[in-house]
Amino acid sequence: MIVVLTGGTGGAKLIQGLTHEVDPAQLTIICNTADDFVLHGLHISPDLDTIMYHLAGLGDDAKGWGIRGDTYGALEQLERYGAESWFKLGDKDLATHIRRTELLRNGVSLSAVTHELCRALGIAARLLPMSDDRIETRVETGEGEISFQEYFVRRHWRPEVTGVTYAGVESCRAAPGVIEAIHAAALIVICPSNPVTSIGPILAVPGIRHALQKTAAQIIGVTPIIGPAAISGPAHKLMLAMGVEPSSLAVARGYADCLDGFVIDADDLSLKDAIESLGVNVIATSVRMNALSEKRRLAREVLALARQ
Ligand code: FO1
Repeated sequence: MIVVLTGGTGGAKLIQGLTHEVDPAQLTIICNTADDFVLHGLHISPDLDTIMYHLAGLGDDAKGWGIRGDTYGALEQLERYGAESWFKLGDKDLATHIRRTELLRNGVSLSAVTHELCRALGIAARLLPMSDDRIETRVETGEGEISFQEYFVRRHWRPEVTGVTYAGVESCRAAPGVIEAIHAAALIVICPSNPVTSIGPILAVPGIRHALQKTAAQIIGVTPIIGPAAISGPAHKLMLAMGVEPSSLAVARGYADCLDGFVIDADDLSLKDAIESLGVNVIATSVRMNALSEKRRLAREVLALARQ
């Protein structure tokens, strides 16, 4: 069994590659939910949905999120009514949020809702939220504290960040099956997702980091950073705000207590020795994934590093 820890768009690419290289039924994906928020009265789980749509073959590869070919009629109408329209919810995507919200209001847990949605979409892999409890990434800026989606989408990651916290994380519990999956895995892949706002919240869920330290599984991470900047998104800005100079070395240091192997970009070959001195096997390759062939090649390299 292969367990994958992931956020949204960066992780979805590697997962797409993995689903072509191994039987998807072998995959258990533990997904960040600290980006979740409520808009138009609906519970939105952007990372779960990004992964779910990609697993179902519905994902919009160009945007990295949402459903391919979706339309925005409902959003246009909402805008006419004066509702918020900065978060681009497509018509089909809205159906996911309506159904999820309805089930949650009926007392169904987020993991059971996710299972139900995945079953309906014919997904063979197992997709688990990191927790059924509410955890929210809060971004502290010079202009006050805002949610991650407000920072990322509404404000285009412009405000200066002074800190990031995961509200509610101390009292949350890992979702059913998460700790068991980590212990039962032969391989665990930490996706090239934002270390502060995607992987950070997963590792902060009580019991998950400890399980990663104790599991017999090989744990392989893939960097989301090339040189001093994220491949996409604001990871480098958020690392700086957490007092860390952004680099692949810094990401590896953050995971070092769990890692067996780490994949960095060939441009960062000069960091290989420093990362290996943390007791981690390193390969340097191209970690940019645009075409499916690149996603599959990186997935194969991760699998090969685990076998070494
Ligand atoms: N990202 C954007 O940059 N702009 C959007 O309008 C946007 C809408 C959106 C709708 C549904 C969904 O599931 C994801 C969406 N995303 C959007 C992506 C998402 O907010 C981020 O990529 C993740 O939260 C970062 O992990």
